[in-house]
Amino acid sequence: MPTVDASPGKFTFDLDTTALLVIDMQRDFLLPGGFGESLGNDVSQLRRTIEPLAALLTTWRAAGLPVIHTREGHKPDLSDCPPAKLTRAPKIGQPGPFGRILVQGEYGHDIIDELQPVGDEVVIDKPGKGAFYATDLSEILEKMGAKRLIVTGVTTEVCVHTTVREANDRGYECLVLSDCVGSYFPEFQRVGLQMIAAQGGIFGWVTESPALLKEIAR
Ligand code: TIU
Repeated sequence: MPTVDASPGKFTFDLDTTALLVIDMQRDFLLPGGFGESLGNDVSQLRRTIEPLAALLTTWRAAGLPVIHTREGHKPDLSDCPPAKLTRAPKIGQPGPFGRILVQGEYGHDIIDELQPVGDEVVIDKPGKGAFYATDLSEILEKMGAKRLIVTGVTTEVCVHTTVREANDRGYECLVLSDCVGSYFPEFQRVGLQMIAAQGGIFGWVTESPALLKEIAR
């Protein structure tokens, strides 16, 4: 079985039961001049994930393996946005440079051009930080027969962490690719990744994408 050197130890997986999760690589979070940057965030910290993720997608797709994309956002009437979330993120639903912020159907809500889904790849729209909450992800993974997840996307300590924790509690083994996940805050990136692999892999495993690419190419 393919095995990747990772922290805290080797991650062994079967190509038939492993899915690639690409979390919230949306224009609102990543584009210069967008929502993320308007909050004072440094989007370059997220944009460095684009190139390695594009390379990973090329190899993953060429091997015929499943890709699942997610997008954080809300219905145009915001009926799926809890008031508690809106109070602390009042820009949601407001007009921005790329349409209404984090609203489904708007340009800014969609995935960046470089990483657009292709063919029949699944796209999950989620109202929360975790990809399992209020979505069909569990059923989709069960139907695929997935047991392990390769986790990528943004942001490391928010939607990536929440999703990895949700997945881990549901029995999935998660490998997080450090060069394919990004945080606006370098210290959260570093510590967020440490937290996943700490205590013998309390939430999962961490490695860099070249280690995985090498295994898939074999
Ligand atoms: N996708 C995701 O992480 N949503 C966020 O709101 N992240 C922040 O870091 N704000």
